[in-house]
Amino acid sequence: MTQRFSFALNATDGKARTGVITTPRGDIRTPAFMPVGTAATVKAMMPESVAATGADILLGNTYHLMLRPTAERIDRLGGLHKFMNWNKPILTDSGGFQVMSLAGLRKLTEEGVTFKSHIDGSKHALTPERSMEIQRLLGSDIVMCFDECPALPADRARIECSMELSMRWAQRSREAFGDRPGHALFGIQQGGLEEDLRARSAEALRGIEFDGYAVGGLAVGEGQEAMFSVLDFAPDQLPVDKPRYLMGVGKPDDIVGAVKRGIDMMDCVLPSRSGRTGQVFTRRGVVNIKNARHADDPRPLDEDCTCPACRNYSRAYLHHVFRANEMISGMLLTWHNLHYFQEIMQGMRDAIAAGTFGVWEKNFHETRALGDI
Ligand code: PRF
Ligand code: ZN
Repeated sequence: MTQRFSFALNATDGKARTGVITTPRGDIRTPAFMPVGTAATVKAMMPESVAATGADILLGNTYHLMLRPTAERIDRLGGLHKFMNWNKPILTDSGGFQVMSLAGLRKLTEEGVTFKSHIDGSKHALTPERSMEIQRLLGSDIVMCFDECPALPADRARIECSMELSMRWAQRSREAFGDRPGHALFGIQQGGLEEDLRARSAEALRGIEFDGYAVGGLAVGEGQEAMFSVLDFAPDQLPVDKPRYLMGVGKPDDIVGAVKRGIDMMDCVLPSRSGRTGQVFTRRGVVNIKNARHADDPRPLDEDCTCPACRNYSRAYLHHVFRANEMISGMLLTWHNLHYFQEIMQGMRDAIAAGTFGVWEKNFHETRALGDI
């Protein structure tokens, strides 16, 4: 019998939760951080290395893959898992958010969105129905509803209209997705920073019924304080017995603050993108490997980190290969960053299970306040 998609909560500590999402492609330990594999690769990483950092699931993108190499081609080649040699779960975003942030010339209607490709200017369309079809062709394990995410700040009327459109699209996404045992469809809450709009959005999604619920529309320029003030109420508006996913977040302290407020899943390009620009996340804060102070430093980035960049190389070497534009620089720094993000997740999972999340969080902030060695 195929393993159904399910979520089991194992422990809570305050609002923080730890559990397991079960899928036919394997378990996802929560809270979970999903590395971003936009174009069927986590840039600079072999899939087995991504797994070695502790990732249980990757994020892929409808928008990028529909343009290149196309969903139909990936389907003909046996699906995204086989294509990119990643056999664990994949969650795919639905495309609307990326159209708004990346595509040229866009037109939004009740039906969906038409846009020009950022790659070659060619014309394309996305609707809830087409997004569901693309995510099915890719073979995604967790499919996201097609939604619209307005940039903040925006006036209340604009946020309200947009949220209502997203809720109509959520209904159409649900109908187009159908019943696919072993695959999940997540709804996406919108409503900006407004508590009542968020409540109405949550109500609409709960009425449609999804396998999980995302908090969308945050981390779009509102700042951490405003984001946390929404996260003080938004997760509570969503069902307790389903995974809650905060889309596109974030920096280590954003992730910790989100988990503290009841979030179970997150994704962000930060660890992988920063790895390629020389930004390194460590327990003691952010280190820029470009900085001349590392040029003669024989010590590792982080004495206590067990990743290959820290076990086998000095800061001096990492500084040198970054300056020399060598490919191994992006490989090692990305590995370290992803390893560090997964270590935070494991630390939180263990602390929540032990009922010591508060102690863990205090230590997390105190260590960062020390600054780099
Ligand atoms: N909707 C979708 N994808 C997203 C977002 C959203 O609101 C965000 C907001 N941070 C990131 N990615 N579909
Ligand atoms: Zn390391």
